[in-house]
Amino acid sequence: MNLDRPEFKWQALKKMVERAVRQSPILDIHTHLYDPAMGELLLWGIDEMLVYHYLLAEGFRHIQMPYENFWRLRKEEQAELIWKELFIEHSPVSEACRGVLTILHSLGLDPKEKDLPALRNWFQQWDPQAHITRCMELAGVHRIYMTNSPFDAAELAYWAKGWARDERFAAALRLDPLLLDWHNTAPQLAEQGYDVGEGLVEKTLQEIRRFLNEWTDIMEAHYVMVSLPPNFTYPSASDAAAILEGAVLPHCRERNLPLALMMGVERAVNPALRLAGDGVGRADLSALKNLCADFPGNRFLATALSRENQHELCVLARKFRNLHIFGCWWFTNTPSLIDEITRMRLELLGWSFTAQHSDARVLEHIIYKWQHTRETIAAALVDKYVDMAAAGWEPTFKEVQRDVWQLFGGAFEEFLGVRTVPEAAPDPIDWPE
Ligand code: FIX
Ligand code: ZN
Repeated sequence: MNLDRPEFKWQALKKMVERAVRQSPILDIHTHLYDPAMGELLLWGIDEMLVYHYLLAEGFRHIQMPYENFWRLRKEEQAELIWKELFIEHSPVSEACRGVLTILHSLGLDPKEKDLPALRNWFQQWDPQAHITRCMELAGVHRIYMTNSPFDAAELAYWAKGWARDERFAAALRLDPLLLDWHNTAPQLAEQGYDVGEGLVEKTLQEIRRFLNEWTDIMEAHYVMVSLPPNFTYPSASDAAAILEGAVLPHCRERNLPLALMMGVERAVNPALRLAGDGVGRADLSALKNLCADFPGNRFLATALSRENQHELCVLARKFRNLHIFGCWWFTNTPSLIDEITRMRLELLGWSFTAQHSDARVLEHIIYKWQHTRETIAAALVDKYVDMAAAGWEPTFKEVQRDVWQLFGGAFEEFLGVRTVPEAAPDPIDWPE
């Protein structure tokens, strides 16, 4: 391909694509952030950023103290240790460390001052509402999907009270304990007033459905979700399979909700690291294939944690239109893997996938996760449009905007059968003729 020929305006094309990616609104379809009315559950500020479990795992590459001693420290002391190891004694090169730099820089702070107390003071001046607006604007995020667990005591207290919902935060009903640990979860359902025994007989399955219905209503959940270990199989004689068939899938069909499967997480590989101690394994995607094939009336969202699963996942999505793949999850949320995975998805699926979710646990994360993702995805898209242009296809700006929006929320909304953006975008979107 000769990109130097005069009629080939590839520089203009590059600028146009980069602009569309920079300006596109985003639906962040999976995070661990909360509606501000849920108080202390919404984490923000420099200390929370520094004790993020991504950074803890990296900090412990250097910290020599026994794990138990570290966990006994106050949060501020833990943050100081991480700061010292990852930002003072070493250059912050990892993706999660660079993320902190991007956040500080975007907020107008100077990371090279290396002044943790000054950073703390700066964050303390914010009230959560104003800070949320600022972070969402900087990230270009239109809507944040939470992860909401009816098994989490801290959350339950808020749901019991109820509040006027912040429209920017949408709920997703998280079901890991129900599907993966029925033995210990049955008593919790019983405590909430559901007539369940441990045996998964018809009556119990009906009560689980009642539980799902009621929590879907309370939370106003937009989808149902679960993370699955690498050894999850379907069909099988497991409790998980029985609850899926007898309760979760019928519930999703009845309420027209997709079920999101996050596949390939091996929990507590090193329990001493707590939240930072989870690992990855190659998932058996034939389980997903069987679910998509056996339940054409259900819709599945899916992401895989292992790099080795990515190609097979794309091919599955080509086969099943009730499957929508999303995100570069956790250990794949690094520029080199986002680049590889996004290019593969574009080449195999066109625009019918959701390129990324942030998985933010701390509010400010949305700034770096989306800024970094936009950079990587823009570079991949420039190459793709240049390839199309070299074959004589030159898109308009509107077409590029339309395409980019597909990757950042449009395809997801199409899959859900709803539409909130761009019509409902908070600020008018610059759609030049
Ligand atoms: O299961 C999940 O939703 C994971 O994303 C989390 O458990 C994980 O700790 C995380 O924060 C990954 O980014
Ligand atoms: Zn998550």
